[in-house]
Amino acid sequence: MKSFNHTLRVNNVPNDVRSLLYHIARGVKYINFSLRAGNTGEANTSNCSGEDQLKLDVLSDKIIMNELEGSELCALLASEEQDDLVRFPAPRGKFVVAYDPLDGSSLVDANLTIGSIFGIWEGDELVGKKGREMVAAAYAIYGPRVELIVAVKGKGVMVFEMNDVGEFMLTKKDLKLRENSKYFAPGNLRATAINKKYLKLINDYIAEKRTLRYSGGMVPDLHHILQKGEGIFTYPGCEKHPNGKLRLAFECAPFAFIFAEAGGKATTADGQEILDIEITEPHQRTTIFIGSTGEIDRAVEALR
Ligand code: P6P
Repeated sequence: MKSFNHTLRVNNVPNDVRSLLYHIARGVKYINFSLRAGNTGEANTSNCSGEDQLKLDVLSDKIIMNELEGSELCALLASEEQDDLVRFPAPRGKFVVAYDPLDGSSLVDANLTIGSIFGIWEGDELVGKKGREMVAAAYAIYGPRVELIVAVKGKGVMVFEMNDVGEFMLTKKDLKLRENSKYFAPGNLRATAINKKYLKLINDYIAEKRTLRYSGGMVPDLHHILQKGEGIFTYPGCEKHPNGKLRLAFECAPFAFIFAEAGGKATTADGQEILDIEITEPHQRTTIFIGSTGEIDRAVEALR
């Protein structure tokens, strides 16, 4: 199997993007270590989205922040765990990184799989950017095996698995999504209480004997779709979260970029391409339907 740096180099990933991804991979290795050894207790703090933080949330954020600062390649960082953006003084790097250092940490006490999500743009501002302008995106999944999935603009989706000495080795490349699917991952089912079109779509999936795969963790739920090559993840809005619960910059735009590189699609519940939504506020939320293209078009039509 090919090493992380070698694979990115032979795929002509620009040196500075490769170096930034290397720092992200190293941060993922340290987060994995802290997950297996760390204290899963509460930090007795909450983030600006009002979510209780675990000590692991705060530690994971520090690990990624240290790695990205140490790379000397970043002008601006946006973390889901921090209210404000972090700007580095000139001579600045040339990248903006938006990241969720530990997504799904509410699942840690149940020992379910969680992950980290990264979106990378060129420049020194996040506000005004769109997902389509990303140069790369990645996510890590801390399951029975630790995997780092990387998509670089125009170069497809690569899967790396961390070996027993902490190196990330290529295991799959050019992941592709088929048009339609037998899997569905129905998020925010509470919305079916008022959204009868969503209720009908879910009941239609059930009537078609589709297989439900939903853990409550965005990273494993979307990773399942990419690995199986088919599926749809739906997270519409509801009274409590009219614009949905998931964050555009830290979660939805990076995954939309990765899925687009795999030939899939990601839209809002009313059909707007996630990659075309301008970031106006770092913590803004969006509804999201993401997965096999044919499934997304059907789901958007069903809710129209
Ligand atoms: P629900 C985890 O808290 C998260 O932010 C995503 O990882 C996940 O897809 C979603 O929330 C789950 O939301 O409403 O099913 O708990």
